[in-house]
Amino acid sequence: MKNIVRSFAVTLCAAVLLAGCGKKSDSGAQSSGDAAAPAGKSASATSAETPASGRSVEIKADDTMKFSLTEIRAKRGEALSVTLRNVGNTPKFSMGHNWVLLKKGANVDEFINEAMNAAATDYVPASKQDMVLRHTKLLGPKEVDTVTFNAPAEPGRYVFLCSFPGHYQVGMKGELVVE
Ligand SMILES: [Cu+2]
Repeated sequence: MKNIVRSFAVTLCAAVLLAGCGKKSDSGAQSSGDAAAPAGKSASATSAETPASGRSVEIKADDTMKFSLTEIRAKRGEALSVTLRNVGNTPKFSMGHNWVLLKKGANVDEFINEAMNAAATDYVPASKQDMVLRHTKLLGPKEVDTVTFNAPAEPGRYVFLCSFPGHYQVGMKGELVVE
């Protein structure tokens, strides 16, 4: 009998805890909701700024010459804010990273071949600028850059890559998939 009372007490206690916990997270959600509401309001009030913020996508690059994300899915025309973060330690001159989004159907090999010799423009060749939709700066260790743009209106797969010499060849690439 004692045991039953005890387990009941434990259950009751747990229930109270749960309720308490639930209440807390509810009020937490509510207060953050309240905080978000005015922000949303002001964003719609200044509609010109809305596309500039967009959905945030963060990609990390490191000394293994890989992007942490190799596929980004987006809706046609969706506002995106892509951040590249170089979390590596190797100096920029030997291990710089950038994020270059190419136009649909761009000749990637041709672009990469030109990029190799475009150190002066951070490996984004001026002669192939017409193949590029958007690109970040070339980043050294612990540097970050963000580019904001709208996903293309035409559905399909758009290659992105790091144009630092040799990086694309070892797999520093991915695709923006527009649906
Ligand atoms: Cu790279």
